[in-house]
Amino acid sequence: MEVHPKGSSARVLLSSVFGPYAQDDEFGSRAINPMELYHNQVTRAQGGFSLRMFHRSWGIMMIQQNISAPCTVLDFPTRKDFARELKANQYDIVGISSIIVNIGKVREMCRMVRELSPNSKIVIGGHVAATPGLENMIDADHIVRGEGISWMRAYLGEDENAPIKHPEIVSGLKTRIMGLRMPDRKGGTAATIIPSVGCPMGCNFCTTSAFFGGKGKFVNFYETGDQLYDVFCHAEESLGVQTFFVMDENFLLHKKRAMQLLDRMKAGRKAWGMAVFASANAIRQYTPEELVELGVSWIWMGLESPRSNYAKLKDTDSHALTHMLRQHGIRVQGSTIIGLEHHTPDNIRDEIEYAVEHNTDFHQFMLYTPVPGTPLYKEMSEQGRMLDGIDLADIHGQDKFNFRHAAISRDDSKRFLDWAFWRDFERNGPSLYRMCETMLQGWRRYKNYPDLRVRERFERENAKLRTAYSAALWAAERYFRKVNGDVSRQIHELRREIGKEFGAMSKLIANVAGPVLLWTTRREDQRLAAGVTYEPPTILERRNWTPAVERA
Ligand code: B12
Ligand code: SF4
Repeated sequence: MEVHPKGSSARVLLSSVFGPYAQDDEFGSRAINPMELYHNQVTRAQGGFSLRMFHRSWGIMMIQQNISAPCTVLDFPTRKDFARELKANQYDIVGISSIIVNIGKVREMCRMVRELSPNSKIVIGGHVAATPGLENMIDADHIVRGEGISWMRAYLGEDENAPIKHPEIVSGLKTRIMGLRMPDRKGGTAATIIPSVGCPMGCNFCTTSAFFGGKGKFVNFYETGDQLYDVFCHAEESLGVQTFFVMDENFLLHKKRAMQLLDRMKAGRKAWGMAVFASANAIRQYTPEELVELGVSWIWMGLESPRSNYAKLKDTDSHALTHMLRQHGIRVQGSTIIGLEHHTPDNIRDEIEYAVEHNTDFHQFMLYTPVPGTPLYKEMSEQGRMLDGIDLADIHGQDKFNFRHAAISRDDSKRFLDWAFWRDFERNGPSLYRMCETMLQGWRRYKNYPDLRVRERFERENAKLRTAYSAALWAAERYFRKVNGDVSRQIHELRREIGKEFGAMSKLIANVAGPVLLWTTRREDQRLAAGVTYEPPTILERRNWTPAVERA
């Protein structure tokens, strides 16, 4: 492979694509596709109750941490920020990280680099690299498909197989709910840990699986539970956290590694909590107690559809599984696909109803979307069913189909998708309430559990039930009283149970702070109705950036 002539002394700029994001523009930003996880695809119909939060671009943070060249990470720049940085430092390499929807921004950034920093080599990485014919759509020197740390190390002439150093990553930024911004205090937000990329299950639509090798393949950064334990300990110490967002597509699938981590946690008396992604077949390898002892407090699980035949869901009663997890205090984020092959206008409402009946704490709905690089895309292309003339910026699964469905039109795909979000909110209420319900169930079951670590975790996590969440529930009960009596009554019932469990203090706090939250939530509704959107902050971080680099 070609090595950059300056090797490890090359100056490297790694940037995410430019914002603002939550608006319609000629570079492919879309108001419906904000740079947010929950408000984009999970709680977007929940108005002021929607969870708002940003996540850093972890791929480029991982690369920066694992090369010895002087390197700047520029996250969420505006075009102006990007231009300024290009002009202020003579970068030898400019790496741009993007997913497919943001291809128009990549094109513009390549143009800017050629104009403002003509001696830089341009490297493009991330999922955008799976776009067929990308080399003819943008002006770049290298397009990197798949894992980027080893590629960048090799390009700089460094050891591509050296152990992976994990960066310190605070999982979420600028969290906001019910019209209030949560303070970004040290230790207050979980740390992100990335044990691997890809997933060996190889579901036909799954881009992450396909991008890192497809069925049977994935790239492990940390093979053993011992290695992971050290990574967790480091994050605990440096970031002051006890909760982790484990960004591994199917963390629980690798049981040996997880159980080894549990052994170390027990020996080290770690009362950690963790949010994980896992498929149903992976979850079923564990007893609920094992999950709880491992600290699993939140699981993102693909439910897809009762009639889909994905291997991960084989022989699983997903309703029972969700119910069981919630009873053990594990919050569940379900994910359902709208527009699978067997869906028709006649059966889709029942399928959505079935999905909603899971009563998960959070529910993501996504359109069945053939994305370049996946087996599904190949199949649809071969069948001549991909629609022509659809802007790649609109292929994000939250708008309309990008392929010809056998029974559902493009316009109807959007109607059904929007209905699914609305129906979940109408039937199950705000996710904040559902989360509190799960937390209370977990508390009741585990507050006297023999393992002190488990008791400690539930104590820590549930402290908010007595305080902030009690106030939030007070506000939610009033908020829904007129618009959704059923949900209001359910919230009232939960408040009664919390009152029984935690006594007068929780009631007092609810009565004092609740009215304030009701007011801020209504004000937030008005702001959203007036078109207010939120953008992530621009962040610039340098590494190996000594005075000598500055002078060069
Ligand atoms: C965190 C995340 C987000 C964050 C984005 C944060 C950010 N700053 O960009 C949020 C929640 C906002 C988000 C939003 C969306 N996301 Co998103 N997101 C993810 C998620 C869960 C994790 C990404 C991650 O950090 N992975 C871990 C890192 C280490 O992996 P990585 O980013 O792939 O990086 C590696 C390589 O790709 C490569 N690499 C990456 N960048 C670079 C740069 C260079 C120069 C080089 C050489 C290599 C390189 O090296 C890295 C190390 O190996 C992935 C799923 C996943 N498991 O990866 C989806 C994913 C990336 N998102 C996806 C999508 C579709 C979206 C949305 C459109 C939402 C939606 N409706 O589905 C929006 C788009 C918002 C927008 N306006 O751009 C898709 C992308 C599909 C595609 N083929 O393009 C993914 C794969 C999920 C999926 N399976 O569908 N997302
Ligand atoms: S189990 Fe989930 S992460 Fe794995 S391939 Fe299927 S959809 Fe992708």
